[in-house]
Amino acid sequence: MKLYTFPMSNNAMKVVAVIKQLGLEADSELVDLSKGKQLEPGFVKLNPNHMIPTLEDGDFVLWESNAIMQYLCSKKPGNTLYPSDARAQCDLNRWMFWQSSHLGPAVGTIQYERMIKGMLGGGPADEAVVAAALERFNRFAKVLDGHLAGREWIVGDGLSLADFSVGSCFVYAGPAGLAMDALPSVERWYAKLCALPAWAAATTPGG
Ligand SMILES: N[C@@H](CCC(=O)N[C@@H](CS)C(=O)NCC(=O)O)C(=O)O
Repeated sequence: MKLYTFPMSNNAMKVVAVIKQLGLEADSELVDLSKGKQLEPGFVKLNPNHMIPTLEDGDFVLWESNAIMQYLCSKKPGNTLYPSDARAQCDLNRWMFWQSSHLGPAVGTIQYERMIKGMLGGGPADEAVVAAALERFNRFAKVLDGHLAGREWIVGDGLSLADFSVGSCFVYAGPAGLAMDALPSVERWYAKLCALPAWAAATTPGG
């Protein structure tokens, strides 16, 4: 398997964390987003959205980080990260869809405005855009905080893909200026995630 990736990307980190947690092997190929390498025709042929992460497994190409994470679990039948029971699986899918539809885009916008735009020479953050994204972040993060009160992990009693998926939104909480003080249960849960060797290694750029 080959994973097309970029070290700073939270979406790539969650995939790398699953590879490590499951003990899978995958080569990684850098697609340097800072140099626009994702726009090169060879890569666009693999992923017409020109985005990483993208996985290549023989003649099978898969994009969308959450789908890739689910596919990786199929390589280790019986793993506990992605249960096969219908209700448990749909409960988990719900959080992965929620991450990619709600929390992820809000966090992505804040990170872009406050961290990435300047690095790419795009000028200062647009404060109106940041304010709108923060409003969405606060709304959805509050839902997560309420859900995690009294729970160890997002779904059921154990670590699952939901934790890796949603956890990716908090990797840059500090530099992006996310108000974590208002989210005590999220802070407690995220600290547990960070204590996992697979997560710690995957969220260290280049790790
Ligand atoms: N929904 C996608 C989002 C992927 C994504 O946003 N990738 C960014 C890096 S984090 C990217 O490759 N951007 C390059 C571009 O848009 O040209 C996923 O979960 O895989």
